[in-house]
Amino acid sequence: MEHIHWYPGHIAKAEKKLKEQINIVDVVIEVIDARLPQSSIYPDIEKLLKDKPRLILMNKADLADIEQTKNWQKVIKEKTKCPVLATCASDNKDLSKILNKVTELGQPKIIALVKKGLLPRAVRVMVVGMPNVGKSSIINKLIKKTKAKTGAKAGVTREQQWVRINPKVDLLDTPGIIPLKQEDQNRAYKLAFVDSIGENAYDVEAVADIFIKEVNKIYPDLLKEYYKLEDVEVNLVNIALKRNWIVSGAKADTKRTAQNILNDFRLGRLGRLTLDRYE
Ligand SMILES: Nc1nc2c(ncn2[C@@H]2O[C@H](COP(=O)(O)OP(=O)(O)OP(=O)(O)O)[C@@H](O)[C@H]2O)c(=O)[nH]1
Ligand SMILES: [Mg+2]
Repeated sequence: MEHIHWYPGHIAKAEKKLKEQINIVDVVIEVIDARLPQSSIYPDIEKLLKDKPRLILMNKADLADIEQTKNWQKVIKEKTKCPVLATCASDNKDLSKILNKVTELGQPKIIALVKKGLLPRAVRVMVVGMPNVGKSSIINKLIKKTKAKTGAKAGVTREQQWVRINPKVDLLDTPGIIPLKQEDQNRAYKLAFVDSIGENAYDVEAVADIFIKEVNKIYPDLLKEYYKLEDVEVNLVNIALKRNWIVSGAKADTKRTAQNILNDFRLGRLGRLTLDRYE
């Protein structure tokens, strides 16, 4: 089995950058993928945050199993002691909830400033998360409401901009990208399912094979029915033959099939699936 590879040099650099960004904010919004509430959360984030408050967004909730999302929301909240909201980037209904939570989480910091004799100011917040979880979509959603750029503040690198969301909240317009560094291959495969890992880091057929096994475990008849496999085993070859994805004569095009299956999942065509299970 081919392993998924990381690049340690990049990881050190990415972590350093993330640390610097976190240093200048009061509150961090961590975006995770609701389909993988366990695998897409950053295991080391508490070390980076120290005691900085965090709001967790289970984004892409529109693609996840509703019941599982509710359960995970509770579990993550208890485990992390952080507020947890389920969100969908294209839906603005959760916007005020996000902003209320951020304001509330940042309040102790502002009160502390005032106690020191400083003027009260807006809560400074940034969005962090693994690749492709929806960080930019969340930032755009937050910004769209006002679009008033406040310009760079002292002590902040030039390439980063603060955007005033409302009188109480300033958002850093650049997300913090959480580097993937876990040695745990199971987790890496799951992150590959949701396109959180660059395709050149893994073998698409191996990932699709594992995807099929995982889905069969959790939703036993789903793939069989979706690909209309009736009496044959659910695997790449049988799906390829059924769909007529063939190369050179009568050979199953398993690579194309693997890509198509993952694509069907990523686009929500297989339905609302959560692939980390809360038992
Ligand atoms: N269905 C659904 N799609 C979403 C949601 N949020 C984001 N997306 C889609 O997911 C893809 C990635 O979203 P981005 O906002 O670019 O994610 P990102 O975390 O900024 O990604 P990187 O910058 O690559 O790390 C895009 O195609 C979005 O349209 C959501 O809540 N639901
Ligand atoms: Mg982005």
